[in-house]
Amino acid sequence: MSLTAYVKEIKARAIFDSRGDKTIEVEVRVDGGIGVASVPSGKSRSLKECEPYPKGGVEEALSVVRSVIAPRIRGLDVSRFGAIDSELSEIDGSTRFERIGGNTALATSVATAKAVATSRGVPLYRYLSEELSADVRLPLPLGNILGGGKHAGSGAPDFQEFLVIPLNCKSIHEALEANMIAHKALGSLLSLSVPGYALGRGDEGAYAPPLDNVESLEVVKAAVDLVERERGVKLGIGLDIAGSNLYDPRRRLYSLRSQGLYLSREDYLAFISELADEYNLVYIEDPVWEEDWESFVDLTRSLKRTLVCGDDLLATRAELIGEYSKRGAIKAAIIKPNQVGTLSLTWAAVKASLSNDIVPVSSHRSGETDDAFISHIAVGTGCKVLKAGVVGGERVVKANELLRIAETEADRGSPATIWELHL
Ligand code: 2PG
Ligand code: MG
Repeated sequence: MSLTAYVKEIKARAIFDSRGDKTIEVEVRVDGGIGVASVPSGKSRSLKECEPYPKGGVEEALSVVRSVIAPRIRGLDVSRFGAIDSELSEIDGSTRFERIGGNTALATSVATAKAVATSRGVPLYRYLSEELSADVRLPLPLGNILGGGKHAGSGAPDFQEFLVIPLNCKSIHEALEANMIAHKALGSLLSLSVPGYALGRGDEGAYAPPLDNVESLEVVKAAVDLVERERGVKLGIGLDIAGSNLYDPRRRLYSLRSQGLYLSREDYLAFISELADEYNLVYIEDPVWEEDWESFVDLTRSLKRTLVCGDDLLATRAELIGEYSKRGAIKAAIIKPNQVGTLSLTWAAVKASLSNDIVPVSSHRSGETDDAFISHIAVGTGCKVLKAGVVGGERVVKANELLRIAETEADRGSPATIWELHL
C-alpha cells in the first residue's frame, strides 16, 4: 500500500444516463490505482445548485478535462482527501463551478477518490471513513414507489415522490426487500383499482398513475399496510413534494392541479399538516418552495414526529444547513453531491448536518447512471438515510452496492449496524 498517489492520467468521455441524456464519465489513474466515476442530472433543480456543465454542455466539459484539468493535475499527489478538490475549485475560480461545471468537477473528484482507494486496496466507503474518521454504518433506504410532478407526465399527482422507509429491519437485505415488496404490492393494487392504467412509471421507476395527491397517499398506505401485515416490517411513509414546482410566486398560490386546488400559504400549510397527521408521514422533503424558509420553520415546529427535510432550500451547502438548522427550519438535509461539485463540499454538508443534529440523506438524482458512489458516500460519511429509488437498473445498483458493502464488513469481522431514526 502506497501512501502517496500521483495522478498519472485522466480521461473523460460522454456516456448516457437513465433518461438517455448525455453525461460525463471521468477516469483517473494514480500509481497503483484506477477510478471511474459518472454523474447524474436533476430535473427539479434548486436555484442555488451548481451549473452542471460549462455553456457548451457535456462536449465542452470533455475538452475542459483534457485541456484545462489534466495539465494541472497530472503529477499531483492526491492521496489526502480533498487535495484534488481544492485544485478543482482553484482551476474554476467561481463558487458554483460556472467555468468547468459542477458535474465535471464531481466526476473528477469521485474518480480520483476511487483511484486512491484502489491504490490502497480498500473500497471507496472505507477510504472515506478512514480519511474522515467517520463510523461505518448502513443507511436506511428511502425509496420512491409512486411519483408525479416533474418526473412524470400530466395526469399524475402534483407531489413529486411518495416514499417508503423501513423502520425496524435488522438487516440491510430485509430493509431493501421491504421497499421492493412495497413497490410490487403497490403495482398490484394500482392494476386492480385504476382502470386502464398500464402501470407506467416516471423517471425514477416509481408508478405514475392518473391519481390526485390524496388518492395516491391512500393507495400507498394500502400497500404499506399489506407489507406490514404480511412481513411484520414497520414501513414509514414519506413525501418529496418538491414545493418550488407547485408555487406560483406571482399569484402567491400553491397549485394542486390534480385536485383543482389553488391554495394560499396558510391553507396549503394546513392541508400538508392534515396529510402528515392522517398518514403518519415520517418524512416530508421540500414541503414549500425554496425561498419560504419561514414555512419550513412552522412545519418543523408543528409536525413533531415528521422529519422535515430541505433539498432545494439547502442545495447541499454546508453554510445553509448550519443557518437553517439554527433557525429550526429542518430536521433532515438532502445531500446531493452534484449540487455542490466535490466530495469535500459534500462532506462539509454532511458534517454540518451531523453537528447540528440534522439527519443527512445521501440522495440520487432523477437522471442516474450505473455508478453507485452515493451508497459509498452514505456508508463512509455517516448519512443515516439513502434515498435512491427502488427499482430500475440505475436505482438497484445503489441498493445492491449496500448489500456488497454489508458483506464486506461482515467478512472483516465487524458487521455494520443500520442507523435508526428517532422520530
Ligand atoms: C429530488 C430529486 C431526486 P431531481 O427532488 O429530490 O429525487 O429530483 O434529481 O430531479 O432534482
Ligand atoms: Mg427533492
